[in-house]
Amino acid sequence: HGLDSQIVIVGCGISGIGAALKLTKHGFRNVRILEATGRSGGRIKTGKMGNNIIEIGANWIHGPSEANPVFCLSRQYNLLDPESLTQENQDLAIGGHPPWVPNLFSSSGHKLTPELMGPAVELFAELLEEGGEFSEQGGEPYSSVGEFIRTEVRQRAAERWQGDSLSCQSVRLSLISTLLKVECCVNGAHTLDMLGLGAFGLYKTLPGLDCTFPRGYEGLINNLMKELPTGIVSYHRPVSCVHWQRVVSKGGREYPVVVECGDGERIPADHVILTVPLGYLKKHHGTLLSPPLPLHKLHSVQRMGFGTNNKIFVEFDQPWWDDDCEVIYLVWEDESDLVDQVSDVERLWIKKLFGFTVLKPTERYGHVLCGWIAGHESEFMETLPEQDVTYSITHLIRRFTGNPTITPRRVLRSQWFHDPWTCGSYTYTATGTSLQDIHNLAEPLPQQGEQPLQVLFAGEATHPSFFSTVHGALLTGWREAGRLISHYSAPSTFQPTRS
Ligand code: 6YU
Repeated sequence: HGLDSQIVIVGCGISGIGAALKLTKHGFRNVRILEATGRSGGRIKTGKMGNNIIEIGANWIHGPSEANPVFCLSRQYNLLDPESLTQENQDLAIGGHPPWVPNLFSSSGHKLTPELMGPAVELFAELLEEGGEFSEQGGEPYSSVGEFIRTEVRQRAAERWQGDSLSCQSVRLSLISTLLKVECCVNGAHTLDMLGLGAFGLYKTLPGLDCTFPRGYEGLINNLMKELPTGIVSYHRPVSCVHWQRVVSKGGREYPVVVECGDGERIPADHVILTVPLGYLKKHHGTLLSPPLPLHKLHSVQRMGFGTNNKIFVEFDQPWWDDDCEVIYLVWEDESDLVDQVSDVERLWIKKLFGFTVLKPTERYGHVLCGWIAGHESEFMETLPEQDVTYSITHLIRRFTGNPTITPRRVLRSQWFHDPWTCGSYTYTATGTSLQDIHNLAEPLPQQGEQPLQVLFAGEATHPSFFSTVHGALLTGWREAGRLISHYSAPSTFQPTRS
């Protein structure tokens, strides 16, 4: 039945959309997407704050260059600024860390100079790079990325900075605590102690200086959706269980899978592509699949990390940062002990916020900052009323600038952990994980037998080197569509062949 086979895609994020497009363009006639919410895009979500466009979810195209399919599609749809399209921009190899112009503020209300803090920034960058090299060396001299960085910082700082004053050494170490918190956000982990050292280098960067969408990331989703046949997405249709290894008859045909929806509807299928976030799968694997996931797959779901990273947008009448400033770091002077988590989440959660990125250009956004906060502190922040968040942010900024009159005009935050269909932000390679875990997540069920490929797995978490990104997610949607296409085009032992 090839092109007539019934294919159900669970989730209308970029991976589900990518899979549906590839399948329908190939000629599959019975493709449906079931989406729990009332919208497409999933973790690509553009919102508004006043007249400003803000990204609640994905922010940048990481590595916008020829090898990045999100870049190529966005260019084709004319969604990018001319500067992002230049060859020069595409050729910049920044290794995942854009060279942004920083402003540094300390908890005693002073500005710290780049000259004073430079050695700390350099040391940290050096260690991040070295941390990525263990995946190819096949060894793990430390139990986590956190332990590696902390131990090596202490050693190297003692050697290199011994000629500097104690207060200078101390504030540099405090800045390293801030940079550890930055990495918690980048990786979506509560602490770098939860990041595996051996697996740290699995994540690969592409060339190109990260760029944003002037009219919002969701423009990409809207353009892709226009290419899909109309009516193939059912919204407000959460899937509660995928029953596989069945034999169900409908309309004179037999199907191996039944997809059960929250409203009780049962949809027979030949293949289901699951694109639900890893956070959702961690929480609901016990009910989402029947029979349940095989143990090796379940263990990988449990071992892989899925953490929280949230944004807090803050708008001001006037900037309190330099004109050319692109990122603001907040340095707590009592944190020279290299910490990336707070001792009392309810009281001190705001200390986990590393600082802000500046929305640019000003003509487009006004004076808007985006604060970043990861981990359990971020999950707690989500539970607070908005005015409590505003209060904490206002006092934080007053303290670090030494200006007791600064008052934000508006504050708006994301709440990814409490989003019932995401349960966090994105995937990281936790301690104890390896490439094999990602392969296990991506492995279809069953792989062989009379009716293979009943349940396929796509989504950000299943990409071996681009997990946690939009381009990674899109590639996995294409990959699983491709798996079905080859399945039906390969000469099969179960289809009559002529000799
Ligand atoms: C990127 C970036 N970015 C910030 C923040 C977040 C993410 N990412 P989806 O969740 O989209 O779709 C699943 C759908 O399924 C969804 O619609 C659900 O409603 C639905 N669903 C769930 N359960 C269901 C059910 N039962 N039934 C039916 N439907 C159901 N990526 O490229 N650039 O700047 C950021 C960022 C705050 C939250 C990001 C970024 C991640 C992407 O957003 C994400 O990967 C994809 O959108 C996922 O698509 P999907 O289809 O898989 O799932 C060194 C080193 C370290 C490693 N990491 C470094 C990389 C940095 C990562 N960067 C992230 C940073 C930001 C700021």
